[in-house]
Amino acid sequence: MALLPILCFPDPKLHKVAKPVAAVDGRIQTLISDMFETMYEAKGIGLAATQVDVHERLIVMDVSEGRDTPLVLINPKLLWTSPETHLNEEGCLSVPGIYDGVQRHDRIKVEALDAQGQVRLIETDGLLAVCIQHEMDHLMGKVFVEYLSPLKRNRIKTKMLKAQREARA
Ligand code: K1U
Ligand code: ZN
Repeated sequence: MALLPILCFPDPKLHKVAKPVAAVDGRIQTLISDMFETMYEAKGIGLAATQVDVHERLIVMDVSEGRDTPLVLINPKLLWTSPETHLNEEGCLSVPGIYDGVQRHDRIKVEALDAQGQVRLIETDGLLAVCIQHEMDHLMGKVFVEYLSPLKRNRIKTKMLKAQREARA
């Protein structure tokens, strides 16, 4: 197991579009373990492979209170979204310390492979639905701050660059 470095906004690598996972093999199983270790250590509820600079369609999540319900989505496809949407407060491990509202579908249906390469159909709502939509955006190279106004986004960009400069000094 290994802790992986998480890319921070505005790193341009966060905007790469991920390719499908070709085979659920040992390399992917190791990446899944490392991503869970990284996500739990960072106290996140989700992590997309894009955030650890691997541009393949893989997400790990755990939205449970006990942090004991890991969920893996490989090559996820959004099959259905509810017409109803809600504004949800979101955070992102790639934009530390920033939280803001994003409009998301209330309910979704997703098809994906699990860690064993089996096809799974997931129908969900609440925090898991929000988290899946947030993580699937990462796989498309989209960071949640892109839903905010240009003014807010630029302020966040300036704040992140300053924090990164100070961390290097
Ligand atoms: O993708 C990520 O960077 C992980 C992100 C997932 C996420 C959180 C909240 C809404 C949608 C997606 C995080 O885990 S941020 C940190 C966190 O644990 C958290 C923040 C706000 C609400 C709930 C959890
Ligand atoms: Zn994120």
